[in-house]
Amino acid sequence: MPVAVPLTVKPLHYEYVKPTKVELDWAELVTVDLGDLSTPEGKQRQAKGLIDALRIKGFFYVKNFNISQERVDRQFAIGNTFYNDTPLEEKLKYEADLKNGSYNGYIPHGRSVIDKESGIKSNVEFLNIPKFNGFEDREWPTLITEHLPEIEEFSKALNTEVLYPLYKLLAIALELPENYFVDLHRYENNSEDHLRYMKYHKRTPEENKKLNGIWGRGHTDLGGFTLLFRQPVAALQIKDHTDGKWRWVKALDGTITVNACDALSFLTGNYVKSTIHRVAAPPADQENVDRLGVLYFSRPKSDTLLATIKESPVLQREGYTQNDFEKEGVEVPTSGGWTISKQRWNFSNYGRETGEQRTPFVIPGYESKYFD
Ligand SMILES: O=C(O)CCC(=O)C(=O)O
Ligand SMILES: [Fe+2]
Repeated sequence: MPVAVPLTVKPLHYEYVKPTKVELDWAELVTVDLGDLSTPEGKQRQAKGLIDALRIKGFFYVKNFNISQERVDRQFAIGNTFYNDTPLEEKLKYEADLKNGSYNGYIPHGRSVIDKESGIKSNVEFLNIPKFNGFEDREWPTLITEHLPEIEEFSKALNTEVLYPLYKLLAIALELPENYFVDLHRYENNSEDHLRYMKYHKRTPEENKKLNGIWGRGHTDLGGFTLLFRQPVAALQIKDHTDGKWRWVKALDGTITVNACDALSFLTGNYVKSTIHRVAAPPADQENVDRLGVLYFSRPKSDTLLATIKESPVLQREGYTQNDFEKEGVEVPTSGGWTISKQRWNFSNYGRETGEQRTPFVIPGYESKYFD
């Protein structure tokens, strides 16, 4: 008789929440089709679609990327099982060094008061996993260690199958050599990328009321592109550039929601929009569930100077030749410097402090703000 082998790796579990039935003011976003890149015409078509999306909304969907739904589901299951089954005591052994601007590792919820008046604390837990390229070798909680090879494979695939094609399309749209942005975002580069499992704990209707229905303030992300995997609990809202209104982002089957971030905006002299977004309390029919996110934050290699690209005929023709640093005469930071400074700034300002405790400066001479 075969000897029973003890099950050392815990089974994973996750079930997607049903989409909301509430009619919300949804944002109308373009979908970039990565299945249309086999011909020069297809590439031009998708490059045009991408740049228009980036100029008008800053957010878009991407479909037909070469990663199966099954692999994405596994990532949600890893995140969910990690959050549900790992004792807080174990998670806290892997805490991120936030004070020094590093987000990699675990960040507990309830860490800070987000509303001074009511004393309500943050409801978000994070686990940020850097790239597997030898620059940051960390220890991980057991559940994560057990699935590390699969997480590594996924993190790499997001780069080669989703991000590289998008960066190529962006280069085509700006009439730059096709690998211009790919070279800045190669997996092998030292950069502040991370894969994130993010859990928003549900709140009571009373708490949501006290928070005016807002869980996370308006902000822009720091790097190149952010990938947000489809998860059906409605909460993400983007601020429309054209009319200033907040609109909800719908979870579409088979897509990833993508947004352009600060570094791309700096590199293109603000031609590309780093769009303001926030997280609202979900609609009534989803108020009683937790919300799990799987995200990937892509950033240019750390030594990239965030100066406006001079080689793009498009930026030259259209007059996008100076970014905010250059206009204001502020020393242009590197991508790594910008990320660490803004993360440190985010951390120290998260408690919605006012007055002296809250500095508007991310780096000397450069202000940033939240958009409530
Ligand atoms: O959870 C989301 O939908 C968005 C999260 C987000 O904006 C962020 O983590 O930067
Ligand atoms: Fe964000």
